[in-house]
Amino acid sequence: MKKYINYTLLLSTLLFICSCSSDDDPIPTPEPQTNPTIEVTMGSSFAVDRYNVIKIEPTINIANAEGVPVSYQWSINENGTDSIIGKEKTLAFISPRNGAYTVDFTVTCGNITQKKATQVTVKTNGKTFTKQAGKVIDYLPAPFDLYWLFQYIGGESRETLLNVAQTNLDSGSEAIELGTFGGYVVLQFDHTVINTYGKRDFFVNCNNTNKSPAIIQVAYDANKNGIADEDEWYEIAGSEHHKSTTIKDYEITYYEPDYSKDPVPGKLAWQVNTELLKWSDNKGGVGYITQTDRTSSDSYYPAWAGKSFSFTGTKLYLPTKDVSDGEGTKWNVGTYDWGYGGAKDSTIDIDWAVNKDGDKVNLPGIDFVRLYTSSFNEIGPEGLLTAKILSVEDLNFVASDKN
Ligand SMILES: [Ca+2]
Ligand SMILES: [Ca+2]
Repeated sequence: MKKYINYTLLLSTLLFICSCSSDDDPIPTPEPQTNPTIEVTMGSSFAVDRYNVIKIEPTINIANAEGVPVSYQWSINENGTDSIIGKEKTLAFISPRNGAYTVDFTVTCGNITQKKATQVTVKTNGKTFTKQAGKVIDYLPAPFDLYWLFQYIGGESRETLLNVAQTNLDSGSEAIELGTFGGYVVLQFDHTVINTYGKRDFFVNCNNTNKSPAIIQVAYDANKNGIADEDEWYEIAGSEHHKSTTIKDYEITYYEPDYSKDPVPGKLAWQVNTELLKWSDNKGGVGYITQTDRTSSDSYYPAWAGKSFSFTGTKLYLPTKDVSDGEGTKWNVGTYDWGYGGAKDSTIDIDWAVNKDGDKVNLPGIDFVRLYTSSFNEIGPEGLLTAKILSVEDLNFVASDKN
């Protein structure tokens, strides 16, 4: 008990001392307010060929502005009007025209701004470019009812399939058929299609008859090796990208038909063989593609592919509706609003590109486009819906240099 009293006394004394001493503390004087300062350093001049990228990386020192948001703006003055060309800290400058450009950079932090300018000389390199992606780099259609045709027009092997696609692309009128889900083509531009700030950049022209829209992937040849490397590809996140019906990392495998097996006709007259071509996917799905009476051959599958071949990608839901009272002879086929080849609007902004985690990426432009069929749909006797690519065009193309 005595011990307890002693402690209590000690505590009271301490409290007393503490309360006394607080009365004697000097009133703290506030630190003098210092305005934020911004210091920008960057090269005074740069030179680059037209349709080539030069990176402008300023050094920025901001003091006395902890927690104050910072924004950046790059602009050029064209014909008396300021055009914004970037809003990131670093600018990837690229121009379709030769000439001398004054590039203005503004850093804003709270109420403080700092401006700096640099000169970029864009040199003519004597090269002529074309508006459309003119070179087929890779082509692999998924099954569809015209696969049998390929053996007559140069596509007897996996390698010679490229000739089929290149011939169709060169014709300007024949579509490149991608088959059902996953079938793809890779095209290359002869110049970097510029990601023009605040504008759509390229257009995917598709044949819209009984089609499935195509998902678009883009690649900027960042390491300048002339190749679309695996880590340079990004997907355009169109109108369906975040929908609950969209399946990411979908994989489907198509199996070689067993031609010795008797056809299994369906109940409807056009269903010649309801078990023509087996498929399975990585979601536990399995089924058959039906051979219809609209095709003169049962070869929906490439002979050179062996026992099976697979495709991966993002699978989209494409609404289709039988409007022939269950006869399956007349169908309404839906589409997507924007961001796909063959959508209602197929003009694309490179700013819509996202990485595998769905995060937006900042590309100065693109050199390659990969298009693949987004859905897996059959519409009665018409069979499988496929994506049909006619061309991919640079929307802001400048054919020749300034005079
Ligand atoms: Ca753009
Ligand atoms: Ca590359």
